[in-house]
Amino acid sequence: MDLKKELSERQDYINTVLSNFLPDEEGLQETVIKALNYSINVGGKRLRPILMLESYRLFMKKYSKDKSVCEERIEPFLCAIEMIHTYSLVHDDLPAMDNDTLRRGNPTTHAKFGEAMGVLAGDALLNYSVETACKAFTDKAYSGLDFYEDIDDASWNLRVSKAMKLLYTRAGIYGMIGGQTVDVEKTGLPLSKDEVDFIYELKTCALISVSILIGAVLGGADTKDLAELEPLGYYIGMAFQIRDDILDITSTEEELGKPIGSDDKNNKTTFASIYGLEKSIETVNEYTEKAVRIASAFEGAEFLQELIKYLASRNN
Ligand code: GRG
Repeated sequence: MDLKKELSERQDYINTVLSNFLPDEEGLQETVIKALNYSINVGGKRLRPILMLESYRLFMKKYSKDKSVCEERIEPFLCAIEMIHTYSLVHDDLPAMDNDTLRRGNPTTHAKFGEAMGVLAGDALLNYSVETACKAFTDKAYSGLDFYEDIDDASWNLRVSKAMKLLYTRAGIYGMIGGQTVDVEKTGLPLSKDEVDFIYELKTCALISVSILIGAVLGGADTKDLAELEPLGYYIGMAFQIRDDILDITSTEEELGKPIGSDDKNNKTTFASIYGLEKSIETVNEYTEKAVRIASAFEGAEFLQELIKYLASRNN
């Protein structure tokens, strides 16, 4: 398989979908809309929506009688996850947090639009993610017909409700925001392995994991399927974050698109600072193998397996 080509096709698709859902830059509030659109359009690997799409495809293949996979209906969620992820980066770069001026190879949102707009653009992205995800609901009362041929409206809308609940729980205080809180409070302090695990599991794994779960739920997965998928998100997320720690030490600003040595500058205790590079690389490989093994249980999951392997050696 030509992973580069497969990946780039999916990135192009996600970028087109995003451009269809992003707000028009108009009205007296246009500055915040420009800042919001800038932060999304300035780059990004689109990893989370790509994982969501793949998981949706796998479960549609497994459960749908209608083999023509309707992907349009999950587009609102592909956008919502990228909006939440981008808001977290915009806020993480603010002077009150990491105070970084370079992200995705370009000036950070607050560096370009000012601090107040950086705060507002992050807020707006989070709110707009809800507005966008809600577009996945169908309205039989309005059309008089079931919207999709393979599933009645009530069943589809139940899947959408489940996906909403998962998304906003994992992005919140019991997920990403919770992890970031502990990360901020513990900056400069020594951390135990359990504390590092806690921070990584919430700050990084939560969004990666929920991307896979949402794709599954929308594709018809049941509770048992979801429980089986939890470790997949965990291993991909942990490997991804530890690789991020490694790159912060070994990469260059040009390659990474953001400053290197940021963890050291901000006095952050990371997996890599506790265990060193060699053990970090070993752990990334170990978690990657575990994730690939789980993915290999799915029929047609070659792309997912190749993607997981690629992430272990990614350079940006
Ligand atoms: C401010 C509420 C709040 C949360 C911030 C996610 C996060 C918490 C901060 C961002 C910085 C960081 C180290 C996040 C961990 C996850 C991570 C490595 C994000 C970078 O994700 P990529 O590489 O970014 O997928 P692109 O730019 O490719 O989308």
